[in-house]
Amino acid sequence: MSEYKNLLVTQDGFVATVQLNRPKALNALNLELMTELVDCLEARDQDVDVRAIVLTGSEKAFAAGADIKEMADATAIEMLTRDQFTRWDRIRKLKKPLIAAVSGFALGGGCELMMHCDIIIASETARIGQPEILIGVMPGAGGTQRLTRAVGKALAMEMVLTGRHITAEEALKAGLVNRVVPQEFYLEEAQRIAREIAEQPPVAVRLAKEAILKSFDTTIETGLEYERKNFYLLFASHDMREGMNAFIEKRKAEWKGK
Ligand code: DAK
Repeated sequence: MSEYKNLLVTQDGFVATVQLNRPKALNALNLELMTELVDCLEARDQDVDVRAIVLTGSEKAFAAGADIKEMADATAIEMLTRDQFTRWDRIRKLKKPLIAAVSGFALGGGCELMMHCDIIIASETARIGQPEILIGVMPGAGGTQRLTRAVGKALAMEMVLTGRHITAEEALKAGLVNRVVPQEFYLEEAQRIAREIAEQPPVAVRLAKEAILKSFDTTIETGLEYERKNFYLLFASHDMREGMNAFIEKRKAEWKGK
């Protein structure tokens, strides 16, 4: 029995897979699901036996957005006091690599959740969009910022102002996803990449992820300083010594995550 009502969680070696499981609503992100998701991801983030996390939905939908039925009658003050942004901020702050395996609809909050991930593998059936404009609102969980940085102003404006969904191929061409694979392989491919990352020294993975994300909210000068500090810090790690010695001794390195 899963401890979550809206999630299925599995683990294979160092890779945890978290599947959104609210099929009747195409994985619409209601408060209950988001609360469970953030708790679940944070628990894996803290677990030393997890080194990478795959986030996925169903073949039909990664997630069709925030739950419109839950928001339709809400007042501005109710939206404010629900404090949903804190949950999204907690996803943004996860230290471990998050790999999205996306099939079917990734719309609105679903697209924004996808863009919180570090690497995105799309099935050729993926349909990605920010259609909030069609229901009288606009992206609220980072869509105007993350989408624009990923695909550029031209396509972001078109997607956000018309609500048009793009195909997986368009998303690939625009640089929004890492790769597109046939539907039968999207989860497998995401888990393969997650395993590949899980085989790397965890502290270096963590500091490298942090430094890349830093580039989104800093100048190049500050970003380079940040990168250097992280680089120096790794010379204090067991795994750096082990990695370099293993190379010289022509053997496989054994990571301790220290
Ligand atoms: N919310 C609630 N229910 C949804 C839903 C959604 N976003 N999307 C689908 N469903 C439900 C449908 O109502 C339907 O339920 P029943 O009628 O069977 O009870 C069931 O899922 C199946 O959907 P359809 O019958 O519509 O299925 P189709 O294959 O015909 O169409 C579709 C699939 C994905 C094209 C269509 O369902 C659709 O257009 N869905 C809405 C997509 C959308 O507009 N998404 C953006 C929502 S706004 C925030 C953070 C984020 C956000 C807001 C605030 N804060 C931190 C404060 C984000 C906002 C959004 O995402």
